[in-house]
Amino acid sequence: MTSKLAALNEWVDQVAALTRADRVHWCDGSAAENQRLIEQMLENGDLHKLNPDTHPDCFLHRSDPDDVARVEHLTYVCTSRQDDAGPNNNWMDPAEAHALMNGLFAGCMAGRTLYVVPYCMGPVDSPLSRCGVEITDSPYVVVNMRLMTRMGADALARIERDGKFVRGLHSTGELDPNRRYIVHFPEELSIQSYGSGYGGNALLGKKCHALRIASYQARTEGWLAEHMLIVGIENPQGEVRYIAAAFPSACGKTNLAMLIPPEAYREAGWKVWTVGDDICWLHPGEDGRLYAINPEAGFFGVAPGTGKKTNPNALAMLDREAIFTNVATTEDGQPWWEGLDEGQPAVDWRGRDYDPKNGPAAHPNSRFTVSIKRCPSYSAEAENPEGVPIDAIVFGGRRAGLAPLVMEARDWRHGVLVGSAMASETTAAATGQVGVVRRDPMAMKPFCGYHFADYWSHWLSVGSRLTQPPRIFQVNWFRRDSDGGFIWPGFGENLRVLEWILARTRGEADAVETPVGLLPTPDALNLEGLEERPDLETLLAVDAGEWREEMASIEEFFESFGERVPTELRDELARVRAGLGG
Ligand code: GTP
Ligand code: SPV
Ligand code: MN
Repeated sequence: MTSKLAALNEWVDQVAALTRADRVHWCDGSAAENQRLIEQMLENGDLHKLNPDTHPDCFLHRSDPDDVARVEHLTYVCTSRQDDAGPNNNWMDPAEAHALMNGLFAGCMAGRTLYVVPYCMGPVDSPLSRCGVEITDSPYVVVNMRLMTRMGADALARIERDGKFVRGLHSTGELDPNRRYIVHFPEELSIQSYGSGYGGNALLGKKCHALRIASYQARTEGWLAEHMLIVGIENPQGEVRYIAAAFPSACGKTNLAMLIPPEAYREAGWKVWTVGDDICWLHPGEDGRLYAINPEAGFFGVAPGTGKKTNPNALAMLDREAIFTNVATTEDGQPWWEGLDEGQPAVDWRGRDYDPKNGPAAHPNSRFTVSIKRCPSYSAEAENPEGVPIDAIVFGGRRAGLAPLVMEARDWRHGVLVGSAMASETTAAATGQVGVVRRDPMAMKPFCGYHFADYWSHWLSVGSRLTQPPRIFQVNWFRRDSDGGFIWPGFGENLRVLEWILARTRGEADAVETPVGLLPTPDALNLEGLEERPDLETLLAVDAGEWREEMASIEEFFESFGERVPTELRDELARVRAGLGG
């Protein structure tokens, strides 16, 4: 098979010649094709079959131990002018980057099959969707892309109609961390990734396309590509309203997107509908509201911490047709990870007999891949070509101190300040130190494909086009007490905070005004049915001294982005500082 699109055929021919691939296979996305790839990987050891009685059609993949997370220090944005990539990105001159990558790709697929993977990010019939083609030599990538995107014949047909697509080239190479680069050419709408087979480094539709390239495209086209979940909250009156929330990697998006309401809420008739768990494309609609689509079709979720109590919806979808990466297994071949509240690990994520001396049984960034349609709270609105209207945007982070459980921004402009000043403790989702607080504006530090200051200006400009903008909030589920324990129970109980948020958007719930934002009055949050009353005094405290220091640090952070930081944002920061008394 080839395509009706000459430009696509030419590119595939060029890549096949450069990489000296033995065979070229155009993926149609069919079940039969998927089955063949799985059988081939079971044979060569890329996949292991999990217990077919408890987990039919579930497989385990073990990555190279040096290839278990995104590699931010090896990820580049190659714009022709360095300034356009901004201090938030590693930059390489495009010509230099092409020379480097051509050198790595030369001959790298000799003896291997080159897979052509056409995919569509978003519903295939949506004008808001965008397409791409990933060329890869990894069958693991192909079967994951089939779960994560609309992959195959329908996507190819749309690409042939549009004539436009993002070109992604990927090879696992030798998996040598010294020969590993994830390189983006936003001006050419292309991505090249070499030397890793892991998640965000290799499934190019995800972070590379749907965030880095898409954010760049979105800026010129007047929309936003964000690291956000999309969730619908149905109240007892049967109204469903949608929230989009940005938290950094491994800070709770998947969990919030499919939370199960506390019992009292369930009984009253509250329901939660999952539209997306990681990426959200936001478009201003003709009615002046903001509409969201989930460009993805599946989850690549964090396994550890997923248990019957914390996330039963996730567990329910993981007993069939799921791929597990770097989890442990039990004696009888079931997947296992820390926080799964049953079973015992027998074999760890590296395939060794489990020994606690070797650390956790599952890698802290071990993941599951599964179709969103398997989620018990799946919302059919995920297929709506127009997207869903967003009433609230929520920014969140993982912070032991300072950041309150929830606060509301005064208006869009203040909300953009809150988002751009976000900070969070680093997690295992990327290589490097874990638990260090770093600024992660809009949870996009690793994913914004251009200069952050220009991105903040773009946020302000999108807001100015909305006559009914969503209200903007900040949350923190991770505040700790003096013993290091989480103060807020989190997970399903987070609905209590979402209820306040949605009530605020209707002008219904009470708030106290502080210089940093609007916080719930102590009785504005519904705590009915909670086993223990959490320490709200700490969760909702605003300490002026600590905040003055925070604001000084935010100002310093803005300074690192130079002249391009929008004046409105500097003014907003000055306003908050004045409110705090300097
Ligand atoms: P990425 O897929 O990396 O973008 O992560 P994510 O933002 O989707 O994070 P996820 O929901 O997978 O949660 C990451 C970790 O945080 C898991 O171990 C969860 O169990 C834990 N977590 C999620 N929500 C909460 C919460 O409300 N409270 C606490 N204490 N932990 C949570
Ligand atoms: C993240 O790190 O934010 C993820 C996982 O969602 S990855 O696909 O590896 O980027
Ligand atoms: Mn993510």
